[in-house]
Amino acid sequence: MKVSKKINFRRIEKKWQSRWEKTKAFQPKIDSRKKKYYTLEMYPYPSASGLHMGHAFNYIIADIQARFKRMQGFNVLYPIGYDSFGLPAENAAIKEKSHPKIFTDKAIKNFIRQQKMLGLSYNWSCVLKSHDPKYYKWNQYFFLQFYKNGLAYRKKANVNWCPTCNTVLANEQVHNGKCWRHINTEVEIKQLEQWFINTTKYADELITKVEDLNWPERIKLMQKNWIGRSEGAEINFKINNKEWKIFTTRPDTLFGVTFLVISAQHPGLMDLVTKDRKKELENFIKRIKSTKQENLDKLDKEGVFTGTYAIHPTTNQKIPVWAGNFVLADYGSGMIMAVPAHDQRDFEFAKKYNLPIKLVIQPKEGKIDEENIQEAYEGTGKLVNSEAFNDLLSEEAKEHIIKALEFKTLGRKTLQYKLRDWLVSRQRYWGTPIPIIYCEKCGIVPVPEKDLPVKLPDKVKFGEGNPLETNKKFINTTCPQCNKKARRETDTMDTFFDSSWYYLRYIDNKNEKEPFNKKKIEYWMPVNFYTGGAEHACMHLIYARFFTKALRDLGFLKIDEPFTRLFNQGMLHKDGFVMSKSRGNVVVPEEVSGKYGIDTARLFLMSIASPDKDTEWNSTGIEGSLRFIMRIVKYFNTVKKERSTQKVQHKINKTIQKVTEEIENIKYNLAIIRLRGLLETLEDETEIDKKDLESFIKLLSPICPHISEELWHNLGHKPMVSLESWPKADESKISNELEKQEEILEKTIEDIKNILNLVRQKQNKEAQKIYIYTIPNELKLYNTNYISKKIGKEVRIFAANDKNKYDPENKAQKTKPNKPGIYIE
Ligand code: ANZ
Ligand code: ZN
Ligand code: ZN
Repeated sequence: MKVSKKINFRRIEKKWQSRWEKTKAFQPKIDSRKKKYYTLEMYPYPSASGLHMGHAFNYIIADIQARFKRMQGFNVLYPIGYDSFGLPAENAAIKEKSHPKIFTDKAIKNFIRQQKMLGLSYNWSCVLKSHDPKYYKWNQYFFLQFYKNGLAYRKKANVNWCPTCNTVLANEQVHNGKCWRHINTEVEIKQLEQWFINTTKYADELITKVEDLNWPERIKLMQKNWIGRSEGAEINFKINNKEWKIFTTRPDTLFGVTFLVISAQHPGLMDLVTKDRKKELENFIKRIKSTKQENLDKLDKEGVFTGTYAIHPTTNQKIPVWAGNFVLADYGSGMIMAVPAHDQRDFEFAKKYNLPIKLVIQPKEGKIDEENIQEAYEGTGKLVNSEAFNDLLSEEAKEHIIKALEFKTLGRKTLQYKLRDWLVSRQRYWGTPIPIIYCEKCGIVPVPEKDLPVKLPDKVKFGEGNPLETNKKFINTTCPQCNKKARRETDTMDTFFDSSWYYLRYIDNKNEKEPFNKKKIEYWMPVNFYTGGAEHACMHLIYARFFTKALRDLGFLKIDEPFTRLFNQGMLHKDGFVMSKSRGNVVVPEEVSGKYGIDTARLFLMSIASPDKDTEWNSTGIEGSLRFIMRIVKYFNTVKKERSTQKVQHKINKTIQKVTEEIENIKYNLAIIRLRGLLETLEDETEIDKKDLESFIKLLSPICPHISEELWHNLGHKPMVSLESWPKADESKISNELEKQEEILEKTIEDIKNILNLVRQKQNKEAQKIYIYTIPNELKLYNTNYISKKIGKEVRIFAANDKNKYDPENKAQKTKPNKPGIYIE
């Protein structure tokens, strides 16, 4: 490498990237003597526009961890693949009159080229693609296993339909009533027969076990809220001699029930309606919009009387049953016991339709006037108007009332979850065909495992709707049971199915006999370090956890959780906005590599902020990183390889200790500050032990792998530094004394900078000279040149008792141990 002038980054990058690839440097082998480490990024969608530095940010975080762990002696699996099925590819292909497969393969090729350019240390020998029949065959296989074990089923239900996607969506994919892909499209509710996966069977485990994961707290909370466990009771109300089990979290308010409300979308509603009220109800149902969880409180409450009465389980009174728009059809029993005195929604409804309001809880302090209730009292308190339960406090009353009901089999304690079963069928082409056949005689017949994969036909006509529906060759088949003519299912799977278990397939993706080998899974799972965006908290991360648990119970693996540690990266911004293609503020790796070198970009991206925080891309910052790399190269070219001074030894070992800690904790920015500090110390010295020089390269190499290989090579090493072992700090070389002195020195520099800033702001003046007064025996700690260089001003240092010092304002008087006096002019 030529000194300082210009580093030929392109050449160095190409050279080492091809050497890593040729030697298969990052391909792990199962080795039971070695501890494993599995690093993974969330399965990326290969978009046609390729990747920009915002994506790169995420990959670099994981790559640094992978490189670090590898050097620490772990057997590292760091794979990559492409979540290549899905709607965007299909839509783009339709628009460009191409085929999703051609389109997708091209996009993947481009992705791979760009990822290699970033110097990511993937194991390129196990690349996955969802649209590869060798992969999706196993989607179908698992679907069948689920089906056989009651975890996949078909039912008619109210489902979310996105008119822009032209397909149904899972609950998780509806955000505030809008489609997750189309944030401006209101989702419509349709009654359709669809395929579901029984995720709710695992609701309890999903919510309880989330606690033990090493995940960001906010993600855990989002997931817990999404699964949403409520403790309560179901209470039987008799309507027309049929029992309705109604869920309530407040059994203590049972005596305050004055009416029931059934969801307007409830499939059993019309059976309850009396003849004379049918017309009115039908009009009502037509008029109102569907109800969603998010807007229950905001909604204008509306309803119609059904003409029917229920019997209250304890008072035996007749209470009217209404239909209402503020009750969800698919939560609890889809019917509520309304307690207007203690639930604001019910209160508003009762007021509007003039229904009775009965107070049954008095707050512990203050008293509500029963005759003149202004709003619902939703708190707890003492029971009134509740027969035998009067005077009990809410909490005990809940227990007592449930017991009394249980005794008469009129109710029981229960748990309710907000989580709904996962709707997995999609009315789109570019996905895994659901391996089901419909026979007029035999009904739903699973495709026999030996006939898998059910391949997606290549030749299809795109136009209106799902092209599989009009593809005779695909649809028409024979029934595996009776051999008569039958039809294939034309729905494909939600692509979240693909991303629910891809991390297992990486481990054994050439296996044609089974989805993966159990022994191999035992060695590699769980994923130790998983990076990705927070937007997946309640989608992918729930499905993947469900999958792992379901496969465990079906005997495929033994672990409970797929991802032990989750890391959410921050977003990369440019010009104040998140870097994105649609905004047109992207910077691409090609541009960066040519101008600054990829190592410079890696260093820069990781140095601005902690990787979990947002970062702003700017060209001044990256110039700073470039200068740092130039200085390193220059230093290596000029330093004499002799003995390290005690100070250098201290500094090197302390840096090893700290950088190890910071990289482990994903505080790469702090690791870089340490490396900068180290270089500063080294630059002050003219010689260094070769071994210390080597340690410096090793510490740098996870962040700047290409330059590090080159420096390593220049020191005369043949093997690559990427495969060297991580340096160990020699604690005997670390001096607390020196460390403390350094801290004091840095603190003094910080103080001086603050004073200079103050003078700049308050007096609008730029000081030129700095005078420092130390207690006499600390004088030797302050290096005039070093401080002067860091501050960029002339510096003079005196012992406070020096008779000849320059000190016009008597600042030397303020000198204390570890805190020098400062004067500037
Ligand atoms: C009587 C009652 C009295 C209620 C009271 C609340 C306060 P979470 O916490 O969300 O689980 N509920 C039950 N099923 C419903 C449905 N399908 N759609 C809308 N609301 C429904 O809420 C449970 C409470 O929400 C239940 O407790 C029920 O109202 C209502 F002073 O029952 B409660
Ligand atoms: Zn949509
Ligand atoms: Zn048949």
